[in-house]
Amino acid sequence: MTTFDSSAPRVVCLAGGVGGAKLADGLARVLPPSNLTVIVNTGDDFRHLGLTICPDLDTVLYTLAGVANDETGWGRAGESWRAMSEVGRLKGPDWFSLGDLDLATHLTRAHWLDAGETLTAVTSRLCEGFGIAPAVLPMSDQPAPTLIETDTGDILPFQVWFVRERWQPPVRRVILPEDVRASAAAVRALETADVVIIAPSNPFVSIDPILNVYPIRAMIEDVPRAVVAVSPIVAGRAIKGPAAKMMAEMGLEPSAAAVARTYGHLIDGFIYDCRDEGMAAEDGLALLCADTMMTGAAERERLAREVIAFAQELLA
Ligand code: FO1
Repeated sequence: MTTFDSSAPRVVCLAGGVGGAKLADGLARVLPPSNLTVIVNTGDDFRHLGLTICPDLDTVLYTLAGVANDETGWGRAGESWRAMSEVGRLKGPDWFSLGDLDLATHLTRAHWLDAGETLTAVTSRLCEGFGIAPAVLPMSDQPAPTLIETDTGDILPFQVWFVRERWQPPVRRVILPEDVRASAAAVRALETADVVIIAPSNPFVSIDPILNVYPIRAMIEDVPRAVVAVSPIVAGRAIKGPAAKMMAEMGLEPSAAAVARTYGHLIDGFIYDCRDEGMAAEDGLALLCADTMMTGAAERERLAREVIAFAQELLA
């Protein structure tokens, strides 16, 4: 039974891949839909097979719609691969697997974008189609591609590094685009939010790309409210993906404390996993130890409640 209390805070959640989507799902189960806006990273987006692929938006949409493939952390549950296997047989590019159901999302998105609609408008239509009530917003309506500079000096488009190279080439640095502007909807959400939650997503390729979009970082810093982050690193490891490996390659200790340090004064509170007990607070950062592993809906909802309660304490 979902209980929406009228005193619920207005929440903006910054989210990237699977960890961000799971917390967003927990928040959607706890908050009134009009109190939740999810601002999603689009730095992973790229043109492929004539389509505009938006992996993090789709992971959030599919997770909130309850149709996500929880094993892979991307794409749809119960997928079939008839179109993709035929692309392969025709010697087309099949290194990036697009399932038949997933293709429907990319085809309708491409259709509406080609008709001149913004990515924000298209995402809103897809939310309607998937029966998703909270607002899911791309961080920008402009392309904002993340590039990866590897230790050999090669500069790779994100999906080439992440999928084709299986995120194995060591990362020297993440290159983010200049002068990308936030969508009007994202700015409006940040103007009115009581709480900003930075989801347990990769700080470097999921959260930083969002903060890099003007004026998101400044708005989070300036507008008085509570800003809390959930650690994506548990006991020195990322639950999924390259976050811990990248931290080590970029000379950072792969730990929850190091993630808190990368967010610095942007955050008022930091939630780390109890498996990292004994994390020490630094210069006034409020800490909460919680079980941050979100397998099923119940854990997602529980963590969302704990994060909101923690943020509300900071607001008081
Ligand atoms: N990741 C893979 O490792 N292999 C794939 O073939 C793949 C296909 C894919 C298709 C659609 C989509 O939305 C995501 C897909 N991903 C795949 C994951 C994607 O690279 C990541 O979700 C993000 O870019 C990083 O979070």
